[in-house]
Amino acid sequence: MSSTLSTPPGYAPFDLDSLRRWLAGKPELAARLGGDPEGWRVDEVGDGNLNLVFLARGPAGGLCIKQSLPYVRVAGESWPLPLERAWFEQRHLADTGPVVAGLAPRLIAYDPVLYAVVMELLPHHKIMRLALADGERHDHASIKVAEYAARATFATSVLARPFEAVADLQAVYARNQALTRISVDLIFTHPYIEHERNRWTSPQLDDLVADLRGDIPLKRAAARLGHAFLTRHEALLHGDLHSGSVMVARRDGSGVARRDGSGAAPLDGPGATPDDARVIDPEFALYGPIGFDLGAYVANLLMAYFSQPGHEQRLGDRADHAEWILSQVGVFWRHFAARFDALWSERSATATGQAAGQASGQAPDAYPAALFAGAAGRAALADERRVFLDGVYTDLVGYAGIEIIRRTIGFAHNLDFERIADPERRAACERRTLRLARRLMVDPQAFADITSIEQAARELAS
Ligand code: SR1
Ligand code: MG
Repeated sequence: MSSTLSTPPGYAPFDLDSLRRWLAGKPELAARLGGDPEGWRVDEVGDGNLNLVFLARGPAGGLCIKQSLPYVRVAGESWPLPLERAWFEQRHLADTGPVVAGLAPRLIAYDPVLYAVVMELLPHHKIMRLALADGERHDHASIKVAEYAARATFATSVLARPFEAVADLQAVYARNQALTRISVDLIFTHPYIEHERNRWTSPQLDDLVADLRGDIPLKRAAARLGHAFLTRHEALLHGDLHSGSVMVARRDGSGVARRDGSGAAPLDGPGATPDDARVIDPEFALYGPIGFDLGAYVANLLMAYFSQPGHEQRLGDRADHAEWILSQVGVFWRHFAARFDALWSERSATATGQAAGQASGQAPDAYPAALFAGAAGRAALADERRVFLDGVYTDLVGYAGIEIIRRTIGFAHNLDFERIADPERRAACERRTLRLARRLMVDPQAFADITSIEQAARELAS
């Protein structure tokens, strides 16, 4: 894969042979694979929009190697992109790793010249988006993603740490400008203007897109959400938390197979439990409003829900699956809110001890323990936590809407809808989803609680 774009000295994209040689020359990585390098199985499996992704397997174990290309993979060299996204991904894995162990892949190594991230192989997993489209139920997945989001965002906020430590992290991720630029353009701007990168199911949705371009309340909502995204640096976000950024254990318990289906391994090794789920791909990491990540995940559940009629073989044969997907919206938010509240409550109790000189450590600067002493203080702080989480929920509602719009009429679309071959059927599903998206963005206050989102979706789908 040769490129005419200029790249730093020493960088070259891997092919299967050069990756095998590189791994063989790194004793600590070669030992993880074991045996003779000539016997290793190396495959390129990347199906995302940006990067190369390789899986290497030997008799002792496996590795996943993700490498930046100097351009957007799905667009080609006409869309150059700096290589540094791999650095931000490994940095996010390193920064969040201690609090999300078992919920994300483990970082094993990073090569700063080749812009290559080496992670543990998840040999029994598939992308959650694919699993949902295939009609699979994964009852633990949304709980695990919610747990991941609660732990990662809480731990990187001023609710958990002194502001100096958070400011240092904010400065690091503020440099992730190339990928933040993609989000600013593709999520908050392009879908609302005429732009060559937009596409939609045409001509079926042409009327809706034309309406949207003249929809002032919707544009105002998009602008408000975009402003908050760029200015409200609450916590370190994943930045692209959709169902394509989650891996779930394969339902048949098999291991990674070649593309022709051969070579599946038995269920053992990392993540070899049926309820395992991991959040991958934090390359879009940035400080921002917590509701941005949560809204992205909820939006992708909603798109999976609305797409189900398009996957029916017989009328109604996806109805139960659709209802289960919709139920995960509430499962996800409730688990997130409960866990974030618990983490904050536990941290406050520790900080109170620290303030009283009972323990060493660095107390958080937001909601200082000294302001909430005694029983009345504890009750007041519990109320403040509720108010804070109400705000996060309202953000979730709006960001869910904007994620749906960008995934249906913008540049980057979802397999949930794209897999529906008949454009009439696909457009019918997309139209219902877009109706809900507009309401979520323009009138988030109308969705008083998470069940009201589920109910509105149900009504639009029927
Ligand atoms: C040019 S990148 C398009 C989209 O793919 C990534 O997965 C992000 O979602 C990005 O917005
Ligand atoms: Mg990604």
